[in-house]
Amino acid sequence: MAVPTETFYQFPEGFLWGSSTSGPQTEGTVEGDGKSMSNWDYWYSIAPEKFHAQIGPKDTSTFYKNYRKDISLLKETGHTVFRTSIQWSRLIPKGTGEVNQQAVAFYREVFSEIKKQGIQLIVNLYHFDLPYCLQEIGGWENKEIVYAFESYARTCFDLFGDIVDTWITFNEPIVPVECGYLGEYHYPCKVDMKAAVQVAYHTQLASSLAVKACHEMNSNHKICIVLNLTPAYPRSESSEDKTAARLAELFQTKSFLDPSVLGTYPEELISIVKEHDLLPEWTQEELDIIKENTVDFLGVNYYQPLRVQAPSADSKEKLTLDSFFAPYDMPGKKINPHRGWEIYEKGIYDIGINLKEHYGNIEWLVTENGMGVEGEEKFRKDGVIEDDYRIEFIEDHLIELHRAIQDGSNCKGYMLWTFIDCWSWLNAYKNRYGLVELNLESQERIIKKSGYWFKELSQNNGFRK
Ligand code: BGP
Repeated sequence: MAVPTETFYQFPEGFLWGSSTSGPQTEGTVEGDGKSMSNWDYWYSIAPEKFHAQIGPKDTSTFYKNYRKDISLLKETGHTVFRTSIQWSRLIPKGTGEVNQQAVAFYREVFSEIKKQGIQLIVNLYHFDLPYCLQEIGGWENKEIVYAFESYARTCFDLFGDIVDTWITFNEPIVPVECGYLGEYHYPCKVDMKAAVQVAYHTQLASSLAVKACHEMNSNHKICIVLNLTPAYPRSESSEDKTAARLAELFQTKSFLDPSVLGTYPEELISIVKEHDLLPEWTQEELDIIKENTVDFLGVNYYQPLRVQAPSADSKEKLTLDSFFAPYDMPGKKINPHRGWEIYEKGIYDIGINLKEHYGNIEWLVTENGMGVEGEEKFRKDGVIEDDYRIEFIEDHLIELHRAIQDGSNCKGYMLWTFIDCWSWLNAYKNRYGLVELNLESQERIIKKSGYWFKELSQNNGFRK
C-alpha cells in the first residue's frame, strides 16, 4: 500500500490571504501633492547618510501614480485582503486642522478601487510616520499629540468610513519607542528611558482613543492594533535566563498587548517602572479610557524570535533595556542568509497558543510575516525571480499556523510582508520582500514565482507539502 508522503493543509473557510504595506513605504511624493514633511522626510533632509544608498522616503515605489496597475496586480496574485496606511502628513499637512483635498481624492480612489476588486481592505492610521510639525513640538512626548491623533483618526473615520470598515490604530508601536527613544534607528534618535515610557503610554492612550472614536462613529466597524508579538526564548532553563525572557516580553510585547486587549497594564511592568522612577504622567480618566476601549481583534507581525539571556553586571549601570535582558546568539540556529535573521517557524504557533490561553482567544490575523532577500536579482531566470526560498518560508510558517488553528487558536488570515518590493526605512530597497518585483529604474512591476504560487494558495485555501 502506498504511504502518503504529503499533507494538504486546508485552512478554515473564509480564511483571508493577502499582504500588508504602508503609505510612507509605497506612495512616494509628487510635486504639488500637498503632502507636508513627515518625521522621515525631515530626518532624511538632515542625515541622508543614515539611509541605505541615500535613498529617502520621497522615492518609494510610486504607488501614488501607479495605484491602478498595482491594485490589478493584487487580484492577479490572489489577494482576498490588503492592508495599507494613510499618511497623516498627506491628509492633514499641518497635523491638525485643514484637510488636503487631493489626499482625500487619492485615498478614496484607492480604497474604492480595492473594494471594487472584491478585496477586503484594512486601513492603518499610523505606520511610524508623524507630520514633522508635530515632532517639532515634542512628538509623542507631548500629550497634545495624543489629541491631535484622535482628531486625525476621527477625520479618517468620517472621510472614509463608508468604504473602509476595518481599521488599525498603530503598526508595531513599540518600534518607534525602542528605535527612536532607546536607540538611534528612528528620529529623534534619543536614548532616554523616561521619555520612552512616556511615548509608549501616550501611544497606547492615542490608540485607545481611536478605538473609542471608531466605535462611537460606526458601531459596526472593527478596529485593531498591530503588534510584533515576538516571543522571547531564554538561553537556558536557569532562573536568571528565564527572568530575562519574561522581562523582554514584558517590555516588548505585553506593554501594548495587555492594555490593548485586556485594558490594563501588567502589575510587574508597573512596579518596575515605579521602582526606577519612570512613571509617565497619567490620570485616572486616561486609564479608564484604556480600560474601556479594547480592540476588536489583533494584528500580529512575526519575523523572527527573540533569544535572550540574563544581562551582564555592567549593563545595569545606565538604565536601558539591556539592564533587564541581553540578546543571545544561539549557535546552530536556522538563518535567512540573505537578511541575517533567524527563521523559527514555531514562533507563530507559540503566539497563537499564547493568545488563546492568555488573551481570551481573541480573533487575530497574521498582518506581517516575510522573507527579506538582499541581491535577489541573482535568482532571476527567463525574466522572472524564482524565489523558491520565499515559498518555502511561507509554507513552513503556514504549517505552524495551521497547527495553532487546529489547536483552537482564532486566526482568521495570513498577510505577507509585502506585495510589491517596497522602500524600507533605513534599508531602502536593500532587502526585497515582495510577491512582485519592482525595477527601480523603470518602475516596472514583474510578478515573481511566489506571486503565482500565492494565487494558487489563495484559490485552494491551502497547499500540499
Ligand atoms: C516591520 C515593519 C515594516 C517593514 C518590515 C520589514 O517591522 O512594520 O514596515 O519594514 O518590518 O523590515 P525591514 O524592511 O527592516 O527588513
